[in-house]
Amino acid sequence: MDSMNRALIFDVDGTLADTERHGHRVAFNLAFAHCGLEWSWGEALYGKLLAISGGKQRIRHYIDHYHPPVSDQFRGKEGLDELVSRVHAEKTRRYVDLAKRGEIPFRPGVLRLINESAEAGFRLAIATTTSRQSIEALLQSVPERDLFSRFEVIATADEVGRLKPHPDLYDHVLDAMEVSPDQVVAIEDSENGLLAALSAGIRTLVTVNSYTEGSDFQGAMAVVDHLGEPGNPCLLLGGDGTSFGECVRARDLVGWLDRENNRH
Ligand code: XBP
Ligand code: MG
Repeated sequence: MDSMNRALIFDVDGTLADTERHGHRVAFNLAFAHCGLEWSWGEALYGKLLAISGGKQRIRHYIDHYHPPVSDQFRGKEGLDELVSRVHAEKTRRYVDLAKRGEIPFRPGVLRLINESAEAGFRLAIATTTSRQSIEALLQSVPERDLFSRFEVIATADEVGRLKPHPDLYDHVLDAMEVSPDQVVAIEDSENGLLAALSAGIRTLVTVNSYTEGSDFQGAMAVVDHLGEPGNPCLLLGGDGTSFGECVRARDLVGWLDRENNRH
Protein backbone atom coordinates (compact mmCIF):
# COMPACT_ATOMS: atom_id res chain seq x y z
CA MET A 1 0.00 0.00 0.00
CA ASP A 2 1.34 3.43 -0.93
CA SER A 3 2.72 4.85 2.31
CA MET A 4 1.28 8.29 1.59
CA ASN A 5 -2.15 6.74 1.99
CA ARG A 6 -1.49 6.32 5.69
CA ALA A 7 -3.03 8.78 8.13
CA LEU A 8 -2.76 9.61 11.81
CA ILE A 9 -5.88 11.32 13.19
CA PHE A 10 -5.61 13.18 16.49
CA ASP A 11 -8.42 13.96 18.86
CA VAL A 12 -7.93 17.33 20.58
CA ASP A 13 -9.37 17.72 24.05
CA GLY A 14 -7.58 15.42 26.45
CA THR A 15 -5.28 14.11 23.69
CA LEU A 16 -3.34 16.95 22.04
CA ALA A 17 -3.54 18.85 25.32
CA ASP A 18 -5.08 18.33 28.75
CA THR A 19 -7.69 20.99 28.02
CA GLU A 20 -10.67 20.08 30.14
CA ARG A 21 -10.00 20.49 33.87
CA HIS A 22 -8.15 23.81 33.79
CA GLY A 23 -9.16 25.00 30.31
CA HIS A 24 -12.72 24.41 29.13
CA ARG A 25 -14.09 24.01 32.67
CA VAL A 26 -12.58 27.33 33.79
CA ALA A 27 -13.89 29.02 30.62
CA PHE A 28 -17.40 27.69 31.26
CA ASN A 29 -17.37 29.12 34.80
CA LEU A 30 -16.05 32.49 33.60
CA ALA A 31 -18.85 32.56 31.01
CA PHE A 32 -21.50 31.69 33.60
CA ALA A 33 -20.36 34.59 35.79
CA HIS A 34 -20.19 36.98 32.81
CA CYS A 35 -23.75 36.03 31.86
CA GLY A 36 -25.00 36.61 35.42
CA LEU A 37 -25.71 32.92 36.07
CA GLU A 38 -25.21 31.46 39.55
CA TRP A 39 -23.83 28.27 38.09
CA SER A 40 -20.44 26.74 38.87
CA TRP A 41 -18.95 23.52 37.54
CA GLY A 42 -16.48 22.02 40.06
CA GLU A 43 -13.92 19.48 38.90
CA ALA A 44 -15.96 16.46 40.03
CA LEU A 45 -19.24 17.64 38.44
CA TYR A 46 -17.40 18.54 35.22
CA GLY A 47 -15.99 15.01 35.08
CA LYS A 48 -19.58 13.71 35.02
CA LEU A 49 -20.71 16.29 32.45
CA LEU A 50 -17.87 15.25 30.11
CA ALA A 51 -19.98 12.22 29.20
CA ILE A 52 -21.86 14.69 26.98
CA SER A 53 -19.82 15.68 23.92
CA GLY A 54 -20.07 19.27 22.76
CA GLY A 55 -20.07 22.37 24.93
CA LYS A 56 -23.55 23.53 23.91
CA GLN A 57 -24.98 20.05 24.41
CA ARG A 58 -23.24 19.88 27.81
CA ILE A 59 -24.83 23.17 28.94
CA ARG A 60 -28.27 22.04 27.81
CA HIS A 61 -27.83 18.67 29.53
CA TYR A 62 -26.90 20.54 32.74
CA ILE A 63 -30.06 22.71 32.51
CA ASP A 64 -32.31 19.73 31.81
CA HIS A 65 -30.85 17.36 34.40
CA TYR A 66 -29.48 19.57 37.20
CA HIS A 67 -32.18 22.29 37.08
CA PRO A 68 -29.92 25.28 37.90
CA PRO A 69 -31.57 28.70 38.43
CA VAL A 70 -32.63 30.22 35.09
CA SER A 71 -34.34 33.62 34.94
CA ASP A 72 -37.86 33.68 33.51
CA GLN A 73 -36.69 35.60 30.43
CA PHE A 74 -34.97 32.43 29.18
CA ARG A 75 -37.85 30.05 29.82
CA GLY A 76 -39.27 28.05 26.91
CA LYS A 77 -37.38 26.39 24.05
CA GLU A 78 -36.42 29.59 22.19
CA GLY A 79 -35.34 31.24 25.43
CA LEU A 80 -33.16 28.30 26.47
CA ASP A 81 -31.64 27.94 22.98
CA GLU A 82 -30.73 31.65 23.07
CA LEU A 83 -29.24 31.29 26.56
CA VAL A 84 -27.16 28.24 25.58
CA SER A 85 -25.81 29.97 22.47
CA ARG A 86 -25.00 33.17 24.36
CA VAL A 87 -23.20 31.32 27.19
CA HIS A 88 -21.27 29.06 24.81
CA ALA A 89 -20.11 31.99 22.66
CA GLU A 90 -18.74 33.71 25.79
CA LYS A 91 -17.17 30.46 26.97
CA THR A 92 -15.37 30.04 23.65
CA ARG A 93 -14.06 33.62 23.89
CA ARG A 94 -12.70 32.85 27.38
CA TYR A 95 -11.16 29.54 26.28
CA VAL A 96 -9.49 31.16 23.25
CA ASP A 97 -7.97 33.76 25.61
CA LEU A 98 -6.61 31.01 27.88
CA ALA A 99 -5.14 29.12 24.92
CA LYS A 100 -3.60 32.23 23.37
CA ARG A 101 -1.93 33.02 26.71
CA GLY A 102 -0.24 29.62 26.51
CA GLU A 103 -2.09 28.36 29.57
CA ILE A 104 -3.00 25.04 27.92
CA PRO A 105 0.20 23.04 27.34
CA PHE A 106 0.45 20.16 24.87
CA ARG A 107 0.71 16.69 26.40
CA PRO A 108 4.00 14.73 26.50
CA GLY A 109 5.10 13.33 23.14
CA VAL A 110 2.41 15.02 21.05
CA LEU A 111 4.66 17.56 19.30
CA ARG A 112 7.40 14.90 18.88
CA LEU A 113 4.95 12.43 17.25
CA ILE A 114 3.62 15.16 14.92
CA ASN A 115 7.20 15.88 13.89
CA GLU A 116 7.97 12.19 13.26
CA SER A 117 4.81 11.52 11.27
CA ALA A 118 5.79 12.79 7.79
CA GLU A 119 9.05 10.80 7.76
CA ALA A 120 7.11 7.68 8.77
CA GLY A 121 4.67 8.24 5.89
CA PHE A 122 1.70 9.46 7.95
CA ARG A 123 -0.53 12.25 6.67
CA LEU A 124 -2.10 14.13 9.61
CA ALA A 125 -5.63 15.18 10.51
CA ILE A 126 -7.74 16.25 13.49
CA ALA A 127 -11.20 15.00 14.47
CA THR A 128 -12.59 16.96 17.40
CA THR A 129 -15.90 17.72 19.06
CA THR A 130 -14.71 21.19 20.03
CA SER A 131 -15.32 24.31 17.93
CA ARG A 132 -13.01 25.55 15.19
CA GLN A 133 -12.15 28.73 17.10
CA SER A 134 -10.98 26.67 20.10
CA ILE A 135 -8.74 24.31 18.12
CA GLU A 136 -7.29 27.18 16.07
CA ALA A 137 -6.32 29.04 19.26
CA LEU A 138 -4.68 25.91 20.68
CA LEU A 139 -2.65 25.23 17.52
CA GLN A 140 -1.59 28.88 17.34
CA SER A 141 -0.37 28.76 20.95
CA VAL A 142 2.87 27.19 19.69
CA PRO A 143 3.47 29.40 16.59
CA GLU A 144 7.06 28.20 16.20
CA ARG A 145 5.74 24.76 15.31
CA ASP A 146 3.47 26.02 12.48
CA LEU A 147 1.08 23.23 13.40
CA PHE A 148 -1.67 24.47 11.13
CA SER A 149 0.25 23.51 8.00
CA ARG A 150 0.83 19.97 9.33
CA PHE A 151 -2.84 18.98 9.43
CA GLU A 152 -4.45 18.31 6.03
CA VAL A 153 -7.95 18.14 7.50
CA ILE A 154 -9.32 19.63 10.73
CA ALA A 155 -12.84 18.28 11.34
CA THR A 156 -14.70 20.06 14.14
CA ALA A 157 -18.19 20.10 15.64
CA ASP A 158 -18.96 22.88 13.11
CA GLU A 159 -18.68 20.40 10.18
CA VAL A 160 -20.85 17.45 11.20
CA GLY A 161 -24.36 16.81 12.48
CA ARG A 162 -23.63 14.18 15.09
CA LEU A 163 -20.82 14.36 17.67
CA LYS A 164 -18.75 11.58 19.25
CA PRO A 165 -19.47 8.71 20.00
CA HIS A 166 -21.03 8.84 16.50
CA PRO A 167 -18.40 8.23 13.75
CA ASP A 168 -19.36 11.30 11.69
CA LEU A 169 -16.20 13.30 12.44
CA TYR A 170 -13.93 10.38 11.54
CA ASP A 171 -15.98 9.51 8.44
CA HIS A 172 -15.64 13.15 7.37
CA VAL A 173 -11.83 12.97 7.68
CA LEU A 174 -11.60 9.62 5.82
CA ASP A 175 -13.69 11.02 2.96
CA ALA A 176 -11.77 14.29 2.77
CA MET A 177 -8.38 12.51 2.76
CA GLU A 178 -9.55 9.63 0.54
CA VAL A 179 -7.85 7.10 2.79
CA SER A 180 -9.03 3.64 3.75
CA PRO A 181 -9.75 3.07 7.47
CA ASP A 182 -7.27 0.16 7.53
CA GLN A 183 -4.42 2.61 6.78
CA VAL A 184 -5.34 4.92 9.65
CA VAL A 185 -4.56 5.18 13.36
CA ALA A 186 -6.61 7.43 15.64
CA ILE A 187 -5.34 8.77 18.95
CA GLU A 188 -8.08 9.41 21.50
CA ASP A 189 -8.51 9.95 25.26
CA SER A 190 -12.14 9.07 26.06
CA GLU A 191 -14.76 6.35 25.68
CA ASN A 192 -16.83 8.57 23.39
CA GLY A 193 -13.80 9.22 21.24
CA LEU A 194 -12.76 5.56 21.08
CA LEU A 195 -16.30 4.49 20.14
CA ALA A 196 -16.41 7.13 17.39
CA ALA A 197 -13.11 6.00 15.85
CA LEU A 198 -13.90 2.27 16.13
CA SER A 199 -17.34 2.85 14.55
CA ALA A 200 -15.51 4.39 11.58
CA GLY A 201 -13.38 1.23 11.35
CA ILE A 202 -10.24 2.94 12.61
CA ARG A 203 -7.70 1.30 14.91
CA THR A 204 -7.21 3.47 17.95
CA LEU A 205 -4.51 4.21 20.51
CA VAL A 206 -5.82 5.67 23.78
CA THR A 207 -3.82 8.09 25.91
CA VAL A 208 -5.68 8.49 29.20
CA ASN A 209 -5.83 11.57 31.40
CA SER A 210 -7.06 12.31 34.91
CA TYR A 211 -10.68 12.48 33.71
CA THR A 212 -10.69 9.36 31.54
CA GLU A 213 -8.38 6.88 33.31
CA GLY A 214 -10.31 3.80 34.40
CA SER A 215 -12.90 4.15 31.60
CA ASP A 216 -13.84 1.16 29.41
CA PHE A 217 -11.40 1.18 26.47
CA GLN A 218 -12.45 -2.20 25.06
CA GLY A 219 -11.30 -2.45 21.44
CA ALA A 220 -8.36 -0.03 21.75
CA MET A 221 -5.13 -1.08 20.01
CA ALA A 222 -3.33 -0.09 23.20
CA VAL A 223 -3.88 2.18 26.20
CA VAL A 224 -1.01 4.29 27.51
CA ASP A 225 -0.76 7.08 30.08
CA HIS A 226 0.77 9.42 27.48
CA LEU A 227 2.84 9.27 24.27
CA GLY A 228 6.17 9.51 26.10
CA GLU A 229 9.26 11.67 25.74
CA PRO A 230 12.91 10.72 26.24
CA GLY A 231 13.28 10.84 30.01
CA ASN A 232 9.51 10.72 30.53
CA PRO A 233 8.61 7.17 29.44
CA CYS A 234 5.04 6.17 28.64
CA LEU A 235 3.38 3.36 30.56
CA LEU A 236 1.39 0.62 28.78
CA LEU A 237 -1.93 0.31 30.66
CA GLY A 238 -3.78 -2.14 28.42
CA GLY A 239 -4.71 -3.20 24.88
CA ASP A 240 -2.96 -5.76 22.67
CA GLY A 241 0.35 -5.38 24.45
CA THR A 242 2.04 -3.51 21.64
CA SER A 243 5.35 -2.60 23.19
CA PHE A 244 6.41 0.99 22.59
CA GLY A 245 9.54 1.24 24.70
CA GLU A 246 9.69 4.61 26.42
CA CYS A 247 7.87 6.50 23.64
CA VAL A 248 5.09 5.84 21.12
CA ARG A 249 6.92 6.50 17.88
CA ALA A 250 5.39 6.99 14.43
CA ARG A 251 7.36 4.01 13.15
CA ASP A 252 5.83 1.85 15.91
CA LEU A 253 2.36 2.78 14.67
CA VAL A 254 3.31 2.02 11.05
CA GLY A 255 4.69 -1.37 12.08
CA TRP A 256 1.58 -2.12 14.06
CA LEU A 257 -0.72 -1.20 11.14
CA ASP A 258 1.31 -3.37 8.75
CA ARG A 259 1.20 -6.33 11.15
CA GLU A 260 -2.53 -5.98 11.68
CA ASN A 261 -3.23 -5.71 7.94
CA ASN A 262 -1.01 -8.70 7.17
CA ARG A 263 -2.86 -10.69 9.83
CA HIS A 264 -6.26 -10.19 8.22
C1 XBP B 1 -14.14 17.23 23.75
C2 XBP B 1 -15.49 17.84 23.85
C3 XBP B 1 -15.64 19.33 23.65
C4 XBP B 1 -14.94 20.10 24.77
C5 XBP B 1 -15.50 21.50 24.92
O1 XBP B 1 -13.75 17.32 22.40
O2 XBP B 1 -16.45 17.12 24.01
O3 XBP B 1 -17.03 19.61 23.70
O4 XBP B 1 -15.17 19.43 26.01
O5 XBP B 1 -15.33 22.21 23.71
P1 XBP B 1 -12.71 16.21 21.75
P2 XBP B 1 -16.60 23.01 23.09
O6 XBP B 1 -13.51 15.46 20.72
O7 XBP B 1 -11.60 17.04 21.16
O8 XBP B 1 -12.23 15.32 22.89
O9 XBP B 1 -17.18 23.83 24.21
O10 XBP B 1 -15.99 23.85 21.98
O11 XBP B 1 -17.54 21.94 22.59
MG1 MG C 1 -10.99 14.00 23.68
